[in-house]
Amino acid sequence: MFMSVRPEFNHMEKNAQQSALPPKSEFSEWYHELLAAAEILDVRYPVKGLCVWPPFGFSLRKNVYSIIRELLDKDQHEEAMFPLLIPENEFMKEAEHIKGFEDEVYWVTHGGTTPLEMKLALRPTSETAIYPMYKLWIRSHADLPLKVYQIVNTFRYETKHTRPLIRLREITSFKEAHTVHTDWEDAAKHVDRAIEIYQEFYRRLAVPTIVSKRPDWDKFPGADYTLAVDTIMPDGRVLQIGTAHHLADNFAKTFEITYEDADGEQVYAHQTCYGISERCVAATISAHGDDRGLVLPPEVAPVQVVIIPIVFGNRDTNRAVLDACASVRDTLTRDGLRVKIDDSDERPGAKYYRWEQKGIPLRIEIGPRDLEKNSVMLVRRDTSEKRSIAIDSVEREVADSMDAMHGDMLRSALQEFDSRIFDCTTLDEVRENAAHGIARIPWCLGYDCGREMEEVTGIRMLGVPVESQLQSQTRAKSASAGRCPICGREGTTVLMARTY
Ligand code: P5A
Ligand code: ZN
Repeated sequence: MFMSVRPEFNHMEKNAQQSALPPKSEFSEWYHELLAAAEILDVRYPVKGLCVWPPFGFSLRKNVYSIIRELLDKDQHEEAMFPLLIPENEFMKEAEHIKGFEDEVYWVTHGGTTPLEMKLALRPTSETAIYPMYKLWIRSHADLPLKVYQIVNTFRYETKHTRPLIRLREITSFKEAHTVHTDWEDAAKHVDRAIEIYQEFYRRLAVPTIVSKRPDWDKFPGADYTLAVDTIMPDGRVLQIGTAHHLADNFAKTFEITYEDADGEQVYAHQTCYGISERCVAATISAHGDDRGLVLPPEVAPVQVVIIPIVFGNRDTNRAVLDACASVRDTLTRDGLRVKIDDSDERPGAKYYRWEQKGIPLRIEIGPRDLEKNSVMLVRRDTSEKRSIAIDSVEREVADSMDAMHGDMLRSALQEFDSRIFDCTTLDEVRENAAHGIARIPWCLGYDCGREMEEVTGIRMLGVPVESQLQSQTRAKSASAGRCPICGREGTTVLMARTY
């Protein structure tokens, strides 16, 4: 549409064998070119780290985020919206939080030409926007637990190399939830619940995850502890695609969030917060795409079925073909599916190529010869499997294929994920294996040993894995521990990886 990448291809006959993209094995190039070619994201906006969602990408984003909304709403979360601007005095209240974010904050200093009496921060995250209001909202234990989320843009002046969807300066799709509880234990239970919700979310996207407790030196600024959800990208580097933080009563003390307990005493509340960003879209694209382009999980594809009329006959046969296409589209649309007929003037091969690149799960081809047999051709994007099916069975066949596709995509992604987890006993092995994925090695849990393990290898410590139901589907579930490579004491398994 408006992407400048190789526009000449729009006018050329293409087939599936000729790919305009670099192969997926050249991951970084593949990723960047695919975002443009499939119209997911336009990175040409003239501010570094800010990107545009064109309609196709925006539609994918909308479908992905409707899953997280559904899961949170089902768990009695309530959606709300807080302001983008945070006054300096509120932002500066929590010491750890400031230390963690001060280098990343954009400040609004003027209204027109007049300097503001108080600077305003563009939220890098919304704790300090939300908690002054929680102080006003929460009165008694009857108000708890409070579970609120918002999906908004946030701004972080990232100094590391920015990357589309992965490290942005405007995070456009920041889903942040903030909960308030009566005590530490209740908040801790809820952190686990948040992680379960995220795992369910990623299962729906067929993206494998592994959960670990971040080491203390890498926890969220102001948190008691941080659990993180990670995935492995095709280049072997790990991407953090969600985090849940136990805030204990740290922020409650700063922002005076108290409630009256059953005995009439004012006590500090305990809090959690957890967030995901458009990294979830990056992970989905990266987990499933192939040399020909995107492969989208059927549930989130902007178009789930594309119908291609094969019209090279006489006028009457062409009319019959187009009528059949419309009738199949209407049937599937009535079932709630997103369906498109591509009746543009391009040759069928060019259409196949374009819709494959955009990752559309199912293609239906209808031509005169199919109609003679009262059948259509059904083609799966992930496996390229092509079957002739009776036109009367289109509804069932499409539904079955979409289910099968999700299951197969998840299975093959899990297989790939498992093959990238390596048990190690020495730091040399960690260094070698971290080129391909996650290394597991025993660690005594000592701070000095941990920092030294990172320093010696140049590899990040993700943390001690947290067991969960979903993970037990994978080999990632457990490893026998052994001795800490630094001090030789008995250790606990820890994950190490190169990270984004
Ligand atoms: C939790 C929600 C928080 O900000 N406050 C509210 C908490 N946590 S976090 O870990 O700092 O961020 C949550 C997730 O956002 C993703 N993320 C980013 N995505 C794109 N571009 C960025 N610059 C960026 N920074 C963080 C990560 O997935 C992170 O886990
Ligand atoms: Zn040690």
